[in-house]
Amino acid sequence: MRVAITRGVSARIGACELTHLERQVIDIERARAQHHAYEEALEQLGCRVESLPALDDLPDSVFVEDVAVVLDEIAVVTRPGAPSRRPEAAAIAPVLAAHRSIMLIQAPGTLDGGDVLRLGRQLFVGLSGRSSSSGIGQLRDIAGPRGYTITPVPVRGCLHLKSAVTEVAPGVVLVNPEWVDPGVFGDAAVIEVDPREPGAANGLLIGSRLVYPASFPKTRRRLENAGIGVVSVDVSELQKAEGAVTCCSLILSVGQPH
Ligand code: CIR
Repeated sequence: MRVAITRGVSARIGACELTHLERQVIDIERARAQHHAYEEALEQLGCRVESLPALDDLPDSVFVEDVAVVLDEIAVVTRPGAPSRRPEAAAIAPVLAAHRSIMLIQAPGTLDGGDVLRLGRQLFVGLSGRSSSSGIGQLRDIAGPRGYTITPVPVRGCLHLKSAVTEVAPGVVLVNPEWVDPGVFGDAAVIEVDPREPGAANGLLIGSRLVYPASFPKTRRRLENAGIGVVSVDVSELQKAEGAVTCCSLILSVGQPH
């Protein structure tokens, strides 16, 4: 059984952090409708969605992925790299505590969940502007003894590691090779994004299906040609806030030993 933790879109999402994008007006009602459709897609794929109330004072709080790294055994509540986002971590900790023991990334370390790609027992962690070597070291100290390997990965030109690479089928990664070296992911098979769609590497794998933005039809064709079942969602308003599909949920396996 999977639980998907989500949080409603802040009324102030228009004041979100932006690193690689120009600010555009975000239609808040449209953003909320898209977010709701995203939650419905997760439900259709068998997730029990725990939809948390919007935090209007925290513009980026819909992007719950960044405030935790959920492992089978524990959940690590992060210390986000953007100071404006740090209060989001305190808000997620009690929610996760219902499912997992909690560990915390401590100051001065920083870590964004969007930088952590899990492939089996391997955690690849982006050396981005958001995640520091201290934060990554703390994750290693927490997860290493629990049987995970931690591999820091340089990224360039994008916000997070998972802007550049995600797992799109068991053992298969979708990569933008301009932003991350596709050779670092061990034995994983690699599909490259269509070069005309640089932002297309972020998909959310739920079981055998991939939740994937409607805005990348060329890369979608590559995925379908590889036999991957795609569930399309329109997240265009959330993309204006530099978000994508992994960042809007925390997925937890529940009801099995951990
Ligand atoms: C930020 O800059 O933190 C937000 N505007 C976007 C975060 C997106 N998070 C993600 O892809 N994991």
